[in-house]
Amino acid sequence: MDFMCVVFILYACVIKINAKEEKQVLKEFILSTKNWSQNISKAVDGSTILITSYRFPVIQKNYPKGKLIQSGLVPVDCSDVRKALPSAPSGVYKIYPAGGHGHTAYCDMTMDGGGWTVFQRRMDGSVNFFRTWKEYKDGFGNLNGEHWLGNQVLYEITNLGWYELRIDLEDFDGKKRFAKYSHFKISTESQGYKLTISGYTGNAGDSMAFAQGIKFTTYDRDQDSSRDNCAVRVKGAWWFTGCHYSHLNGFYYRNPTIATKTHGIVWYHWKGYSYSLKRTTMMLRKHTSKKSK
Ligand SMILES: [Ca+2]
Repeated sequence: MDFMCVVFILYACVIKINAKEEKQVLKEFILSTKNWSQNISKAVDGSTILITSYRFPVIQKNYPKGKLIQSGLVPVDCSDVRKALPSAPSGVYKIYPAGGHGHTAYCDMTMDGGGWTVFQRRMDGSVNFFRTWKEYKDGFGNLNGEHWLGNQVLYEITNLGWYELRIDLEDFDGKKRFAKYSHFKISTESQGYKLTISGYTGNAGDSMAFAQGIKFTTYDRDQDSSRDNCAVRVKGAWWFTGCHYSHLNGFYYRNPTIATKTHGIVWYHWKGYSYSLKRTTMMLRKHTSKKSK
């Protein structure tokens, strides 16, 4: 008699599987993939879940006959979701970069090949970005609108391998620019959610290079090199030195030309310090190559 195991895609083997018997089952799944099926369903909280189901024909000695196994293989990010189901549309999905109950995140499945995990978006000024360390750690806002996904989940994802960053910018005249970085990583909280960033390409100019190796600063945790606190000074939170060439978590101005210099949503190498952008998106994606160059 068969029983259904709700598991996820086999290449998400970075998930922490602690129990010895679960490792054994994981191996069995990888050896027999012919009975996999995939579908999209809605979770009770409204997020989209991609479920890969496997009809398991062998009774494992550690699992009683007919038991539903819900541990196992899950997507660590949106590139995993896309790899498992290339037709998956953009939207909010469950991801499990550190196992456990996972996180919800917005996946952009159309821009530049898709598979992007969005971690920052500004679009209408509906969400306040002048927030505490704890709020930036845990994330805030609306995943379908303005939000910050959370520094902890950024650490969890980027710690799993080699990630690239894409930043899309739009001004109030509808003009768009972008910046891509081939290497993007966030450290642990105890290391200050330090930014590792390099490998710029794009047409927006490189306004993030200054922040390489810099810790994150909020108004209640000053880790910048300024005498005062840059987050307090410009009403946001970022990887500040003393203070910045970019700050996409700045105050949202609906009229970009009245922005106080450096206080708006700034990308210096495109618009200078006195223009505040209309839309921004920051998102990350796992490189297809496993090894970092
Ligand atoms: Ca300081």
